[in-house]
Amino acid sequence: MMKCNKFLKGISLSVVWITLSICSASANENAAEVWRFGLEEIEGSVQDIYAQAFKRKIEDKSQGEIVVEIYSYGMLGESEDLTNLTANGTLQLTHASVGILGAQIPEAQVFTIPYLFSNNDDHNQAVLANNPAIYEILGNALIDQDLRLMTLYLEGDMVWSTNKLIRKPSDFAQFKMRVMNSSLVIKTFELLGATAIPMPYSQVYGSLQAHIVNGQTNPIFSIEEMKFYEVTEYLIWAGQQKFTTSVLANQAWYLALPAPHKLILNETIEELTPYIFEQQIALNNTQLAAIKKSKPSMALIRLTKKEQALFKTISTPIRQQFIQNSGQPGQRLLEALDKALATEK
Ligand code: 6CS
Repeated sequence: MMKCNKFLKGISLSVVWITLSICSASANENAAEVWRFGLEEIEGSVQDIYAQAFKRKIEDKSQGEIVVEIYSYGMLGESEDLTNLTANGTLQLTHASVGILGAQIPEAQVFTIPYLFSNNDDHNQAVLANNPAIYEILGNALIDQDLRLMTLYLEGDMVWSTNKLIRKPSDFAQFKMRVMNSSLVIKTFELLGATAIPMPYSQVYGSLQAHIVNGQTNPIFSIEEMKFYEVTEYLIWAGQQKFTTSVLANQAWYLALPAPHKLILNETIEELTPYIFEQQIALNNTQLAAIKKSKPSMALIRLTKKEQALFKTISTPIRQQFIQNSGQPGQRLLEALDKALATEK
């Protein structure tokens, strides 16, 4: 497969399907079945750790009947492309961050609402993995797009990496914040006082360097591996959002899986929930240490509860905006999440 990767870069998605078929056929002539898994992140990332463990488990459990091929970020396009390739069956599985998925599925944007989550990440993760309302409401919205929601998990706190110290909403005046392409996230940063600039992940480093944007927001592991810390001066924990991603499958493919393969898949997804939760904590800690070591001048700022409260109050209208965008199902989803997450607030 690796020999084909370079070729895949830069070609139009319309020929990806044919190319993947040729690559897979030559690489896995004896494989009974190939499951292609797309990542929105590079090698070494949280999504890569997830996919590598998924591959080990599936190939082991199926005793060679299934081969999992992992396509990391840059091989097949942007996040939206991966979702489209999964919906049309070219990929069988993909990661889809809710911030980006929300442009296609408004309900997915619920997880981007500021200060939605509780302060207890064990509890937040349990809700993401098991809450029935999520899998009914968001699950049904995805089925309408030929996609199946396999799971959702946390990748870490969203940290603002900026070229200016931001402690209060007025500090965001004349500040351009790069955001993922989601109408709700754009609106959120406008409410917080900034100008929101949506752009693909691959353009963030260059845009920070060229001062096209003044900051961006992502978990620490991403700020390290994408080198955003090299072109920003502050890391600011505002407690505002947690990076949430989903694992999606092609719905028709999932339904047509033979029962033993479906069992292996469901079992593996369940087993990976506690594993990836621990792994993302560890990776975020290691990468924070790596940033401190390579750039001792980086300022690490944790907003106080009082400072966070100002951002929380000013962004409250986003809840109404979410309901307006996603209608009655979205409202039900938000109410269910508020109830499930309130116990630990
Ligand atoms: O900021 C983004 O666009 C991306 N951030 C992460 C950590 N993963 C994928 C997503 O596309």
